[in-house]
Amino acid sequence: MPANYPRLFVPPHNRPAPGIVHLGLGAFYRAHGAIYTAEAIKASGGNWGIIGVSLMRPDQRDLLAPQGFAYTALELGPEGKTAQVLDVISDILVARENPEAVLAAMADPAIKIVSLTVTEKGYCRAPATGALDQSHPAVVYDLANSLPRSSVGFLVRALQRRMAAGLPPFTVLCCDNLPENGNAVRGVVLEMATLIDPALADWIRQNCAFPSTMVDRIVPATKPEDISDLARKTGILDVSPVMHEPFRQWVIEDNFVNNDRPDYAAAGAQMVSDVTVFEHMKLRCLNGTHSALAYLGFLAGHQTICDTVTNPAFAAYCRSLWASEIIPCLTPPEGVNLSQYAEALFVRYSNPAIRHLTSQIAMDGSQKLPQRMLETISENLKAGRESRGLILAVAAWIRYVGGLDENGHPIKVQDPMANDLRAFYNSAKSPEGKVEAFLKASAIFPPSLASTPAFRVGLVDALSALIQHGAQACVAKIAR
Ligand code: CS2
Repeated sequence: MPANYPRLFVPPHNRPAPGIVHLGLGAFYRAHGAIYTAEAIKASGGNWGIIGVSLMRPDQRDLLAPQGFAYTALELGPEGKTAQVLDVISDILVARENPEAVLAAMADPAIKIVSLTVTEKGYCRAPATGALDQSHPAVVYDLANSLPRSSVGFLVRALQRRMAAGLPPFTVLCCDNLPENGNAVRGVVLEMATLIDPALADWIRQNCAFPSTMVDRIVPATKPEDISDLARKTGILDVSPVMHEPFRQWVIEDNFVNNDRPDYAAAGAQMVSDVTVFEHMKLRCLNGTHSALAYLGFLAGHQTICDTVTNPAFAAYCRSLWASEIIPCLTPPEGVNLSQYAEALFVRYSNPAIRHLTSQIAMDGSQKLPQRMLETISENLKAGRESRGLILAVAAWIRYVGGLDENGHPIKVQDPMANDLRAFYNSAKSPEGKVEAFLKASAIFPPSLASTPAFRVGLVDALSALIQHGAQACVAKIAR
């Protein structure tokens, strides 16, 4: 850590009073939603300061508190870097340390929005069906205790307090990469509320709003050298900056309790009545190919997405996924040309300033696969279209979570189901046996897909080829 620079500090007075509690204060939100919020306040005013909540660890609070909760967002363009300091966060709470403080903040009548970036696994749902996982330890805990642990528990218990106090609910604004993400959160919140108190579930159903959103910005994890580079560039030490690409997009269903929200449109967000077509486009075109490139690229020895798509076989493979397998399933949002959208993604992937690790995107595949790839594969199968490229990517995920790379070195697999996944892989020697074991995981593979012979056979062939010939050769074969 460079010690010779003065520490970034912005005094917290003069900030707008908080109107938002944000659960899951990771780099993505700080480089996306927080920037939109700061710009909306600048354009149109309003008490929309943000109280950030880290659910588990105190690290972010401990890093940012001495900076007055200010931080630098560094835009990494292909031609240069631009830094801006954000001071829209007024406090950071750590839920595990003090759940009461988090609930009290969420129940405060000044708070109009509770937004979330808790990642796919943070909603404690079965990825294939979207149902609340009632056996999840945090859910079991939250059903028995009024001071919760899960993000769903915090939403439900805070809404319970607001109902008891005769207050209106807050709007729940999900900013995670889930399809129809507002409905997805609404579903798990209502399930938990029903188990706690059916009258609470009714009140939420009638009064609360869960707009869906499509969020987009590539935000690679900040590395120690990014911190020292930034200090050298600005002459000031920020120990928790965020790095992001120039591009950003936020499409928001305009459905807020009492219509109370920052003027996000003034910051460039698209306020629409239905987000579905945007979400499908982004989740399947961007996140779908991101995951495919992450597993296959990692196995082929590439560290970043940029390195992966610089390889001509991978570039052709990625383009063929869009053209032959993904775009044919999509309805374009009005005014959007999907081929141009995909080509713009390719340019974003190729930005050499963004060192987005394949291992970072490969995390939590069990939670990501259904919406990123399996739905597209199912639709292609139904329509009689090929899905060879996506099926190869699913096979690469199977190989990856098996825990050894192509040189036999161990992979640090990060996934809530990591132990189960390794056990499936090791349960049989043959690719047939391995695939058989994976397809039984109905939390990931819907039975209708798992039982489709073309999918099963395609997966076995792809996994055999990966084991025999390696990722590079398999990708080159599809790209041909
Ligand atoms: C990535 C996303 O880590 C991942 O799984 O696919 O974080 C991706 O960078 C963002 O969704 C881009 O908007």
